[in-house]
Amino acid sequence: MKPIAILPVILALSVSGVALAQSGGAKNMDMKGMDMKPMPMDNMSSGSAAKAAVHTATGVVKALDTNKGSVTLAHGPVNTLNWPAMTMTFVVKDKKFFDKLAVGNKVSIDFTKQDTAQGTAYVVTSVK
Ligand SMILES: [Cu+2]
Repeated sequence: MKPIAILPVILALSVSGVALAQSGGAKNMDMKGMDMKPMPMDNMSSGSAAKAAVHTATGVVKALDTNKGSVTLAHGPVNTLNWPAMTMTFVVKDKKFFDKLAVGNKVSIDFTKQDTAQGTAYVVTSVK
């Protein structure tokens, strides 16, 4: 008699166990679906960061825009980018660099190519 009496309990447990496993499985699938969306963005940002090479330019500061965050530099050739000497504007995201930048100063800057909301920009990462 005893083994037969236990059987309905085992059945009930196994049924509820299946139900839990199914709801758990559905939750996992939902979470995977939600995880998928941010992943490509993460890959893109880390990918572009990994690709961003640092270039160095030496030149004379021609203009500054501390509000906009930019410096115009008459710089010499940049071999890593096959650039000739030119005058151009770089983005200065970190305002601390303006401490070292003044019109007429000869400086050496490190910069990277970055994708911004305004398009591709050359962003100063170091000033010497
Ligand atoms: Cu240039």
